[in-house]
Amino acid sequence: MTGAVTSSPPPHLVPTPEQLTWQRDGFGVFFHFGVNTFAGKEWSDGTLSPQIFDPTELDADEWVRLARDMGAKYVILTAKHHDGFCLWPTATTDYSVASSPWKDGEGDVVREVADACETHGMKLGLYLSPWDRNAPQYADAAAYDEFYLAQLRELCTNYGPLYELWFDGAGPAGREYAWDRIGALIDELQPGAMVFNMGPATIRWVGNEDGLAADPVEYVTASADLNNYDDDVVETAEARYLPPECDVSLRRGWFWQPGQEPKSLPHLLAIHDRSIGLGASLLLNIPPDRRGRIDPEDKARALQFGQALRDRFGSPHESTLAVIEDGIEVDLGGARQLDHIELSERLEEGQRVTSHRILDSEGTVLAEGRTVGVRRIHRLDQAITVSALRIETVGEGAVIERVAVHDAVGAPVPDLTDAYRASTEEPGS
Ligand code: FUL
Repeated sequence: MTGAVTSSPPPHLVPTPEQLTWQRDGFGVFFHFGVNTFAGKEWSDGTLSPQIFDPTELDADEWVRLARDMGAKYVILTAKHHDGFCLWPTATTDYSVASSPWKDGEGDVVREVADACETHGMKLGLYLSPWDRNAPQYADAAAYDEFYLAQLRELCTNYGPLYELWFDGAGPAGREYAWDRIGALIDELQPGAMVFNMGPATIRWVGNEDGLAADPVEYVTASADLNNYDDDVVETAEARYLPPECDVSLRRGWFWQPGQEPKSLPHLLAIHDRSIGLGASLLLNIPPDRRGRIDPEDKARALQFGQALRDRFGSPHESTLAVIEDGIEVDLGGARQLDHIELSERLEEGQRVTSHRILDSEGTVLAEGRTVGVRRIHRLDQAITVSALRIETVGEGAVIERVAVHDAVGAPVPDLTDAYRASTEEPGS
């Protein structure tokens, strides 16, 4: 499909090739793992003993395989959470796996996850909390900047190509980090990595920890929420192309704790529809347990979710598109039964669609919404059989470049009403 793009927008309003690849990938799995896992805590203050870190059966291959089997394209590991405990044997502090009984202090969780990613063709991202409640240097900003840069250098040097660096905005309000130097280091060592939400960000946080975007999902913005705990926002001097990532945990907490359960399948499908289905990316946390394995209940639910996604979207029927006077004519090549319609707009010249409608050949509106972006999935209330559709879009230079339809019959289309649950509890320290 080609269409009239009337003006060339400046580079900061269009995606880089790396951003577009990241948006098309769309689905990642988060692994929160560390001393908190062994203490039943969400946050800890840097005083937990490294002696408690002792996974008996750590199997990073299982973690990454699960992510792959669910259809995710990348994983993000908490190399260091706010407590400061490092999952790799860093030279910067003793507060790391090197001081733990696990593998007699010879282990490296980051290495094991990186190796598993290589084996399974998955992309690796790392979370390195700027807030560090163990490092004595933290009180001295200049000293801490050096310490943090040294940690980032180790991670950016020793584990192959990184796909995403996750900079968590939680921590003392107003604390600044050495973002210019952090940006220069990433440019030097991992220029292709996506940068989450802070400093030289290329992607942004969606603004909640429930995994939910809302229509419109605008890729160009001048501000993003910083964290879940205060009203801080990160602002840029001018609007930039910063597509959102929706993070959410399979369980109530981010770290594995006894007594929690995975979210229900309808809830997960609702999250899918409100993130990936709205053109945002989804980062679903599946926290390894104290063995260093995936909790069997979590694993079963995650696989069920992956299967449900394949049942719904695994056999897309592509269509032929033709530009007509007031939109696009979609030829399905004969009568098709369908219950989901997926649209993608061309993004190379920036996001253009501000609203859209899908109609059948009688002119009945089947679905409508605002943005389309990298993908927009509409679920119909019931299956229909049609051979053609018409799409109307509003937005200068908008080009719908792909329309696929899905037939999930035989696979349950859950009732998504009431599936959302706001996470209201704050982590204890
Ligand atoms: C938050 C952190 O405080 C949570 O512990 C978790 O890591 C979440 C992904 O980000 O800001």
